Amino acid sequence: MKLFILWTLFGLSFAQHNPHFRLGRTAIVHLFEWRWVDIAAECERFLGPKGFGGVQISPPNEHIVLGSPWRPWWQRYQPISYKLCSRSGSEDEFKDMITKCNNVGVNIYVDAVINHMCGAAGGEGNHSSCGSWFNTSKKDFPGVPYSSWDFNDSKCKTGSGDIENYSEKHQVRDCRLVSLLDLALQKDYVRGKVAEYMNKLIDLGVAGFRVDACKHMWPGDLENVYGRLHNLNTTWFPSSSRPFIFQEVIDLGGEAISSSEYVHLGRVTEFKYGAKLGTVFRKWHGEKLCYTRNWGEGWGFMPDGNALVFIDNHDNQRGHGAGGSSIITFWDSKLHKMAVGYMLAHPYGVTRVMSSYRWERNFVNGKDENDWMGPPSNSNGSTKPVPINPDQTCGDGWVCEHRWRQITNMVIFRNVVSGQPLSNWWENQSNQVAFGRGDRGFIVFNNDDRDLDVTLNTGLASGTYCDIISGQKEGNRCTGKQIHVDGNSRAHFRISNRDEDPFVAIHAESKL
Ligand code: QV4
Ligand code: CA
Repeated sequence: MKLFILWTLFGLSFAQHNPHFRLGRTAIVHLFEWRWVDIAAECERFLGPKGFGGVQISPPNEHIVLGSPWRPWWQRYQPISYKLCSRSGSEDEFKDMITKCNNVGVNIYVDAVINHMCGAAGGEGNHSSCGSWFNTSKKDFPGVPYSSWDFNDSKCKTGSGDIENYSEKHQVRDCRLVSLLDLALQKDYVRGKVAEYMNKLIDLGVAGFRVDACKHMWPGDLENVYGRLHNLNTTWFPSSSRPFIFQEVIDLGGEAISSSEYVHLGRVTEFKYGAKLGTVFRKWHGEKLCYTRNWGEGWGFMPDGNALVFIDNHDNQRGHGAGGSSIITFWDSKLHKMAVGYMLAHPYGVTRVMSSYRWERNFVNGKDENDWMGPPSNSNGSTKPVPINPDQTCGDGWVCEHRWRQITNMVIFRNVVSGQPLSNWWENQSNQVAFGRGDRGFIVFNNDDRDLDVTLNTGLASGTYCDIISGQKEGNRCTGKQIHVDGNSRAHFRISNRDEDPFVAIHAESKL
């Protein structure tokens, strides 16, 4: 009986940590600023067949529309209402995307912006993505509706009304983040409106949420909102499935609020992961890849079952948020492929791959003056479609890291080795390391300035395997390097530091 009670308590409180991936899938891709019609097509033609577990989408709710043609990407983090028309498309297109993605086993996770509405200087009018009228000086958002009663200003004690000091908990949660009108989430009415929005999405078939700016909301308020959420739609998910919740809290240490305040409510973004792994692959501050022998909790990260991990995100790839300098993005493609490969091979956390668009960077005194630039757009400000080139890469400025062969194949690797422990660790006491995942997969990295030439115990069954980094298995042939594993599980690896991608990965399903 005692055990049963423990089990139910544990089951309830940790239910929102489960991403509800289908068919042994294990990775999320953030299709930043993609249109719903393009995501629907991508689920059917690529993400489903390649085994991706889910997509994090940009905020689907009505947002402010800024300028003509300015339209920064971050306008979508300034809600006007919870109507489902946005820069990514209409409600009908949204519904169609959810159905199509779910039908091919790919989950949709919504970026939920519930801490605030638009900036205080947003003005009056209907410059909004569904045309809802609003007035920021009156704090009037009839599209929800919210009125001045529904905001926190009276609780905020700073002179400016904005957050001025991150070492004071109360102002971080009750004042305005960069002037964004801060919702009074302690009010039953506000909680109800937010939950109504999220429940509409759940009923349409989303699998969960990336909850924006959680550091700026009280855990008790979030607990109340999450408690009001429906179970997932049983057309696609087992009955009693709770929505997957992963909360954005940037905790690099040294602030009043830490990620540990949120881990009982759902997973939390582990920002130390990409910042540290960036430092390691860049070999800054004397870091070496061999020091990652105890990667994960051993590096001071949150417990495995609570973490959502990624190499870069839409903020820190362009200098927004915090801790960006070591972050490895698609701009450093060789290092990016290795770091993403490392993340996907390693058992720690639920993994998210970034999929970006290119913009024209313009550094002035170390700051990118173009960090605001929105997605590839037409002259009227509408977002361009994502065209697929004959070689399967994307055109028109869409980077599509998730389609880079090395990254796609590592997503498959993660599925194949799922549930297997880290095993057969090897290192050269510098920047060459290798590790396996039980008897299902093995990966070798050479981030030194010299060649790697070594025979290692892989844990795999004997046979010839196709390296999924330099190529892949196609039918019965291999377009990349071949690795021969002998009867004792040993294999010889040679990786030049001048290779286009100085790492090799093999797994049970890349066996020829
Ligand atoms: C500016 C000034 C204010 C001033 C105001 C006057 O900074 O001091 O009072 O003008 O009007 C944009 C502008 C910002 C502007 C603000 C309000 O960049 O300069 O304020 O709008 O008009 C994204 C962008 C922000 C953007 C915001 C809203 O990154 O630049 O602000 O959207 O459009 C912290 C948080 C963390 C957050 C991170 C960026 O703890 O939660 O900062 N990350 C998430 C999202 C992020 C998003 C938000 C939160 C806000 O990942 O993309 O911010 O929803 O670390
Ligand atoms: Ca707040």
